[in-house]
Amino acid sequence: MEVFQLRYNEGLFCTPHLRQRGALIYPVSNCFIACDTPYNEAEWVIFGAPYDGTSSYRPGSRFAPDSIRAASYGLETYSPAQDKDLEDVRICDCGDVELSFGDKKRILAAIEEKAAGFVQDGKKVIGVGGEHLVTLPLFMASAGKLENPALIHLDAHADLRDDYMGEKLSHATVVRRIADVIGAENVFQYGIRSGTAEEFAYIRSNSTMKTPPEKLKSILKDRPVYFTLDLDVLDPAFFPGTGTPEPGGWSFSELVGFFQFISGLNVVGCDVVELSPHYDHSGVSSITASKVLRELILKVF
Ligand SMILES: [Mn+2]
Repeated sequence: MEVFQLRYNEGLFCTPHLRQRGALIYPVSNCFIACDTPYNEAEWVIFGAPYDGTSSYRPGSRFAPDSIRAASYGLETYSPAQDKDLEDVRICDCGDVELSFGDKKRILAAIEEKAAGFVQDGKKVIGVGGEHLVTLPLFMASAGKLENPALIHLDAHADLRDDYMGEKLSHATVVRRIADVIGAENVFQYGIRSGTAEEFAYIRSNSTMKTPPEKLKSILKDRPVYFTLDLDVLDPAFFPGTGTPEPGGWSFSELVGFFQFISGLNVVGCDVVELSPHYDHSGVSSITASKVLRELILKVF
């Protein structure tokens, strides 16, 4: 694949002919802080999937990837909690996938194709939503073809509806769709505090919330693990900028504390979804999302 790193200003006029050649183009002046390793040398890539087409309550998560990038410049690249630095991580921010408007299946296919291209190049992918439905194509690209994958899911919401008002593909059904592929026994959920009676019956009958996190390492061993983080697992007091806020949630420290349980697992891909920056005029939700992403990158690397 041809790879071009362009500054935003110089990219605007010269990218169409490069795109026609099938080149990979990504900006380097507005990337997540310190995630500017040249593509060919990167082990991980970040890319944004700015889609919020099935948001049922408050849309706006399409604005999250750039808001997270902008907020990252208020952070240090060094994490005192982990004694690690983003400068030492071979990771490349590849910008956002270009999406058409309206046709959900085409959009999901575009996200999967983009992620699959990175996977084919030997990269691991961190997707930045967007709403939670983007997890389905990201999961399929990173883990769908691997043997015996597992899903670790942090969220306020179960996302286990079989359909949402007749829609099989929705932010409210995304984990159910993945469970259809890998089996509910391979889904491990934490932080869930909202859902229908049917969803909680499904949780009970499939024990998706039964595994203590400290047992994940011994249960999953070296199996491929995909980790999806819906930021609304955080309490709205800490994280009001989201589409479907749900009181009674985790603190920032509880969330990043959980990352110790995915450290050492064979994480083949992950995503961070559901920041909706414009519902938080203080901007703290974007800053929180940025810091969560920094801690996650440093933990999985
Ligand atoms: Mn949620």
